[in-house]
Amino acid sequence: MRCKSGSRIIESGWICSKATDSFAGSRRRWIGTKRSERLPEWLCPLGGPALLFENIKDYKNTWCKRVMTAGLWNYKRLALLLGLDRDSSPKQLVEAYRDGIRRRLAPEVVSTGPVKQNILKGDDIDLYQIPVPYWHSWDGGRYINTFNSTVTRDPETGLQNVGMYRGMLNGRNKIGTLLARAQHWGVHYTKRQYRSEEMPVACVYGAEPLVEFLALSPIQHYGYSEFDILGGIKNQPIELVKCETSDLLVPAHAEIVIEGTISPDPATYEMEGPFAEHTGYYGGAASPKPVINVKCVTFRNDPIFRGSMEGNRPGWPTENSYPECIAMSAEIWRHLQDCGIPGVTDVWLMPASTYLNVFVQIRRDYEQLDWAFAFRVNAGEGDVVIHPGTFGSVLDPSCRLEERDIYKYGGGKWTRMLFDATRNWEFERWKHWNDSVYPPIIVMEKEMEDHVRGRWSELGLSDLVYKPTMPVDLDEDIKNRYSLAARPRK
Ligand SMILES: [Mn+2]
Repeated sequence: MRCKSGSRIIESGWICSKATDSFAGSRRRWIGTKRSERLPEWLCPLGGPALLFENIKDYKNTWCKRVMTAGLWNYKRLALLLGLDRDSSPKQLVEAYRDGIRRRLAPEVVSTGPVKQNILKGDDIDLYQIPVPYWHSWDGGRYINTFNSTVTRDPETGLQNVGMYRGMLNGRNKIGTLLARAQHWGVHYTKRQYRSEEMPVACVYGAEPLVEFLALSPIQHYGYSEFDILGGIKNQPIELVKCETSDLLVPAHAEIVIEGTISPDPATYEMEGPFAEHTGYYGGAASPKPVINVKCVTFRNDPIFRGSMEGNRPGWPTENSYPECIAMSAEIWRHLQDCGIPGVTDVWLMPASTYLNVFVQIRRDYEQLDWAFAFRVNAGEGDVVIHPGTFGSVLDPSCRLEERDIYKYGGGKWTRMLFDATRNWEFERWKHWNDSVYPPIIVMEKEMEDHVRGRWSELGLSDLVYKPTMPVDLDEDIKNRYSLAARPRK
């Protein structure tokens, strides 16, 4: 059931069931331009089916009449997406994605595709023809960009980027954005501002699900784009077509593409926010932010709009949280491999905190870690190291508002913490410890070990397996350092 390139989301089995009149009709209207009943939010913790909403009130005669959501909100569908058995474990998904994002295959540029079946420009553009839900009560408006892929190009390297960034309807041809400078499109925008140039943007809705998975994946990629990684994972190039109003390349088989530009001039910024965010809190207040000025919309006949219910929190995992955890775990594991860190057996981030707390499992004796934390970490001696002023998130409510300044910090200002569980080298050396800074470790002296082992069977202990639990990895050098012969004289 792997999604074939070129197949439409609805034809390739990604919509497992339909939510039709009973949900979208006037009697039980779940989706609305004012407030929704948040049906996807209720179904998400159940790992429910993908949902296609049709027959939406006020959207019977518009060019876009349908909304799809929740396509990737369980591990089974993510497994199918990666070509794995549907009952694969999350760890198997992480390993497959970790290895998959190392592969690359360049996209194939084609002259046209289904996304060019209809083209609107100028005064014909009206984004209110799309049934964009009002997702959460305190949202600053109707969020059109929740689960789409945003394509931009680096003006210096010419490389494209595909990312997933929130965006709010600000008018019939305007989308307000939260444009974090530290994200890839934020880097592109800063470079455009230095050149006083507008930034071309293309928002892609309803491409094949792997495009969306890669768009939400925080992957470092030097010299190639997410589209190349997609080709590598599938071993089949994705077909791209050129935009009508820019040189950006977008998936030829997408449902909808919105083309536009963002002005470099802060005087053009418009109010955006707040939005029910991945932190489980409403993120950011309404404030002036960059706006996509829409120049062109291309779409398939009877297109399907794609969105997702955000607002991830404990007990209420959202569609975004599942693939995000797989992607972040895979990328961190890949970095650990590249740094040559040995012995990593698993990396995982919990859906509830969406990629903030990282658990790294190592092949190691945990007794030793426990021991080191107990007797080598002393907060009063600086073993708890605080790293202030590091890059963080503009959406983290544990940061003061003034430290969530996107223009000052690129994102938010975070403080990171390191536990130094090594011996403190600044301590005074002491003659009783052989001029070491730390007391000798209690070891079985070599002579004693040989002596006892020599009498093992004589003592009737042959059935016992000699297996010291601690310390397990003392090498000969350390054993000699703490041997009987090396003991300091009184
Ligand atoms: Mn990127």
